[in-house]
Amino acid sequence: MIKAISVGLQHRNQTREQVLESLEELEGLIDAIGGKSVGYLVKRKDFPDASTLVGGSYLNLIKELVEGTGSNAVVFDEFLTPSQVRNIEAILGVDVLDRANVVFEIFMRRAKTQQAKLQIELAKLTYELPRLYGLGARLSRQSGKMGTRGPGEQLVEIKRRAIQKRIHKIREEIEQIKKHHKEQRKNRFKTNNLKVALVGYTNAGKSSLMKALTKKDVFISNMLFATLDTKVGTGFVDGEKIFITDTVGFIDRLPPELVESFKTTLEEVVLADLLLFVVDISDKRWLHKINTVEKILQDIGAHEKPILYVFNKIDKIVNNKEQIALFEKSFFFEKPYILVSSERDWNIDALLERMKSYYKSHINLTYTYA
Ligand SMILES: Nc1nc2c(ncn2[C@@H]2O[C@H](COP(=O)(O)OP(=O)(O)OP(=O)(O)O)[C@@H](O)[C@H]2O)c(=O)[nH]1
Ligand SMILES: [Mg+2]
Repeated sequence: MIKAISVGLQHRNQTREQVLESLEELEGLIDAIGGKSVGYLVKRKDFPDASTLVGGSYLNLIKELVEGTGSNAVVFDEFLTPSQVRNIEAILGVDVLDRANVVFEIFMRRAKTQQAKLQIELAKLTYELPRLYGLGARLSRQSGKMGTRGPGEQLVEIKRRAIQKRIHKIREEIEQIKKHHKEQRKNRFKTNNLKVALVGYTNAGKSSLMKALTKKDVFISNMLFATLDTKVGTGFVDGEKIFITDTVGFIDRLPPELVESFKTTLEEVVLADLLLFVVDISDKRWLHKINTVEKILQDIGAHEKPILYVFNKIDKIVNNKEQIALFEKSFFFEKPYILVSSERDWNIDALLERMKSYYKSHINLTYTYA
């Protein structure tokens, strides 16, 4: 089991509070891979050190803590370069992980469908490929001669080719699955039905909202990245069928390779007529999380869709449904939104009613441009 010390870096223009909040989230991520974070450290550094990130003397301090607590890993809340990982490992003598490694690990464990498994493997291999080079140089140095290609480099070359081959194969397989999905989607597209996609930060309550809207059971859990696969359900507004898609949650500093490889899954988002942007209103970082999700929507080219912000978990803020209106008097949000509780079924009907107006304008649009 991983018993880790987490290390955060306080960059310029960042408050200590922000770093601690991110470390708290990292603790949740470590927990999700069955590990334990025994404590965290924050290092203030305006200019991160190219070779060791935090600097040699600080690493000695970490080393003391590792030994004192009997930890077997140190997790950095950053993306490390391959040489940083090597240098830090050499000093600390325990495994060194970065935020990307932890996120990949969670995704690998949670993936159930063939498509999700392939997408994660692809992301992981793409992340690892450029990181192989340093390794070869190190292996060769151990064997001596300058100027010639050492055995280490040859080994890495073989490994690199194997990875490239595998990447190629995965891409082909994903392409196949994609074709199959396209067929399925075609049937949905034949109709005029409104297509809605749920998006949001992990743990915001997307699957819970899906359940409330479709009255069907879906997997809900208080763990990060409970949902990894896109699921389409159907709901009804005035007897009209609507398609609702639940998607993978987003998180701060998601490795770009992961976003890239999940684009196939997220295609449902790009093709939706309306996005329900689910936000956990009881989370003190909700505004920050909205920004994170909006950036990723931009990455996948879905930021210009009609968006309705659904502030969920309002039951954690007010005691009953009637108090929502009172709360709203001091709630300022300039974009279209609604406050709901998926768990208590508060305002879900009102949300369906709101979707109706989108439905009407959607029909008009389809009509106009058909
Ligand atoms: N109090 C309260 N808890 C809620 C509500 N909606 C969801 N939750 C809880 O929030 C946690 C996350 O819910 P999910 O629906 O799995 O969240 P998600 O956005 O699908 O999460 P990922 O799939 O991990 O991205 C669960 O423990 C839910 O029980 C709500 O309206 N009120
Ligand atoms: Mg979910």
